[in-house]
Amino acid sequence: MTHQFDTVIHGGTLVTAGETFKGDIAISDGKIACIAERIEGAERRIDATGRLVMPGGIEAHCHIAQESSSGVMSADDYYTGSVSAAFGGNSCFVPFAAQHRGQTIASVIETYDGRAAPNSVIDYSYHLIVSDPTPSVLADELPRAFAKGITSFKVFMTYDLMNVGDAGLLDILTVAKAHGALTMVHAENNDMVKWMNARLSAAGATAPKYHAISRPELAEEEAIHRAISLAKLVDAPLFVVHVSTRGGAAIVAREKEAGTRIFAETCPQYLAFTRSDLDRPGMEGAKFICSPPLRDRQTQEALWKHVSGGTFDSVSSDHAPYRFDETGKFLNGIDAPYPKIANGMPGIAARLPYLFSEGVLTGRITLQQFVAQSSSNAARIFGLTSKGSLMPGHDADIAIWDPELRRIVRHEDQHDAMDYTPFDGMELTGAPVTVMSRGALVVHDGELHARRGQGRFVARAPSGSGPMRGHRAPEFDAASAYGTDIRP
Ligand code: DUC
Ligand code: ZN
Ligand code: ZN
Repeated sequence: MTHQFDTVIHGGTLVTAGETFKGDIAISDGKIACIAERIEGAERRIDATGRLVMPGGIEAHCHIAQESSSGVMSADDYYTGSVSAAFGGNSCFVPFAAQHRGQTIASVIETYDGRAAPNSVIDYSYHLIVSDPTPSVLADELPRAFAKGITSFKVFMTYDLMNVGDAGLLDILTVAKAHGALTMVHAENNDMVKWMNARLSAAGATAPKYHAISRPELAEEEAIHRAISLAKLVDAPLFVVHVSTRGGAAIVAREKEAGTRIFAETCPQYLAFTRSDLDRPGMEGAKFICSPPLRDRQTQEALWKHVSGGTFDSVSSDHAPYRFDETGKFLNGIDAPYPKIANGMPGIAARLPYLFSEGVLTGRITLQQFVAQSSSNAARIFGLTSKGSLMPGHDADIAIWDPELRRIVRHEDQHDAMDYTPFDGMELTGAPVTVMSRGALVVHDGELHARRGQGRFVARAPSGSGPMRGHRAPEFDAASAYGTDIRP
């Protein structure tokens, strides 16, 4: 007997960014076909009684098969990274494709296509990291990347080998705006960090715990304010990644309130850990080295308030996996000074279980906010127009959660290529039990069902960052004000 639908998920509670309701959901040809109170038949029926049926997570900040500027390759490739993402409730991810100086954008995309296409088990796209905004990159190469569906460009305000400077950031914001792309920014004041590093080094203060001091809160706050000012000058939208400070979050909140086209995320590590974790015995603190660094308890509380209050559009993992050995954290030796320890923490599988347990179940966020911050907002902001929703016609990218499943986080359950998880030993309640990508099972009841390479590149639409009011600086009305025209 042939059935009208390929799959029906029945008996569950459907949760979207807008509502929660009981219903069945039917899938055909990889798309959501319909939602109704009761749907009969189907080739495959999945019982979701007692479970939550939500849009699959979209991990919009992770580093997969990426070389850092100092040449360290992340531990996860597109296979292990995507498998780990799927076990963590994600059906799509958007890692970075990083341009290092001297590289053309076309060669960067070709390299990452070669890494992702044969390996990813979930759909993917890339944010392009731009470190070398030459005239050719600005005039031709970024527009060509945009035409391929890579509609977000990330820039750094720190790290000598990546920092594009204020003028470079203005150039990139201007090109992005012209095409409907979104600029993302790592905002830390480079000179403040270098100045602190020099002083700490002179004092012999090189243990992992000094990493936190070396990147002061003011370095982030100042750079967020500057980046937003630059974006406002040319009226371009801006996404501030991994906000870790009270002051930085307050600036974002104030600008949002004023209608500036600003988006922002924070990450579980800034909610779950503090800089005292950098002072764990021996070199254990190296596991917690990430930038911006971990802060203090008061900051955690303030950031949670901004998660609850809507300052952050998403909570992303910033999964930057470097093993606790000489291939990763200790590439420069087991007792390397903190600036030479690989910079980043893993967490792609822990992000959503952590946010569900510590966010939803504690009452800090609603289920609707959970869906928005884990999936729907990223889909809208980054132009993933067929994802992040349960609407008929959208991709059947679905995560089924058991909201009562209690688990102790263990590294072996992260399914990544790492040798530790910073969340080790944490007790969390609520976990994804089934993840589907375009209607195909990826993870079901603790088992991987996906075929290597089944994920597809998603060409993204222009950023969904409108239609908020813009802030074109009055100086751009120079034609009338000063008799010239320097329109961006
Ligand atoms: N920025 C990131 O986004 N991830 C890892 C390290 C960094 O500086
Ligand atoms: Zn960063
Ligand atoms: Zn990152």
